[in-house]
Amino acid sequence: MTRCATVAIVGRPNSGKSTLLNAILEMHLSIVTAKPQTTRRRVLGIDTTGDTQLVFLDTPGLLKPKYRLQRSMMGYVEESLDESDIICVVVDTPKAIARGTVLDPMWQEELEKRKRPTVLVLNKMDAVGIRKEALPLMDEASKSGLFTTTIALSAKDNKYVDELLKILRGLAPEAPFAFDPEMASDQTDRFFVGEFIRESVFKQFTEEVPYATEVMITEFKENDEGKWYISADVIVERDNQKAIIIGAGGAALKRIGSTARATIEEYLGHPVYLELYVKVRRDWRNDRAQLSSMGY
Ligand SMILES: Nc1nc2c(ncn2[C@@H]2O[C@H](COP(=O)(O)OP(=O)(O)OP(=O)(O)O)[C@@H](O)[C@H]2O)c(=O)[nH]1
Ligand SMILES: [Mg+2]
Repeated sequence: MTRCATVAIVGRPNSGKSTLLNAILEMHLSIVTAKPQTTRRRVLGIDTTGDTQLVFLDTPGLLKPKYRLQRSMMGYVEESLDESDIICVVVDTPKAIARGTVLDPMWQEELEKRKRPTVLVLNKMDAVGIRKEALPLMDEASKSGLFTTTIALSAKDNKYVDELLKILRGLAPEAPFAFDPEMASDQTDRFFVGEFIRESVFKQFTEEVPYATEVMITEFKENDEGKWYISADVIVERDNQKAIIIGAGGAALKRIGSTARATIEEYLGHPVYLELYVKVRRDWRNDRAQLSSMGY
């Protein structure tokens, strides 16, 4: 008999959820940046080992929505929690130590609403001076009754991630596989390519520009020489942001393109020709029709 479980990965922005998914899958699937609110949609990643399949749902970081876009983002978290058999709560351990508590009203209520096996992941242990410093947090977690178990690890260094996988496999119910064991995700290459372009924007700009940016793939096709032609709109909210993204003489846009292209080529495993067009769509983050056309 096989085992299969859907595992929702939730937590505050920047706690390392996407890094954890990538460490589990040993590939760069979900985009990661140093900035909070990088992930905007649900990203599905599949790990099939032996007779157990774990279907992970990486989600946007939990926050109180200010924009319509953020409301959609929180909707993805809710859906993922509802769909899950197991919940993984990811915490930035150095921050929790500084706060003096691991518990967080942002997800506590969500867990209380949905009684199911829940694993607390104390992440970023590489950034904790002495491992012992995390002990009071583990104690607090165990007393709270919210968690089946707690594990301290480092997603970035892929340390103790295997231990987490062992725990999750042990919690997975007997069930047929939900996906072909060869699959790493059910989302399209087109989706991930858009994400890699957005990641490149997030990495190259500070302040509000990354948050005001969305990427829409407009063309994705193989030409006669076997090279892939990808065209994308980089959408921003205002003219001044467009000017920033393009940069003097187009230098900034060129950098975005070349960084993104390297990631895309590694992901797809073949050369691509990437063309980017910067467009302004005023206030898209708050505009229901615009968001819907972007799939939010
Ligand atoms: N030191 C350290 N940094 C980490 C670790 N895991 C993640 N990070 C860093 O934390 C930052 C955020 O990582 P992400 O994986 O994008 O975090 P996230 O929870 O997916 O963030 P959102 O998508 O914004 O909710 C990045 O700079 C990561 O490199 C870790 O184990 N140790
Ligand atoms: Mg993320």
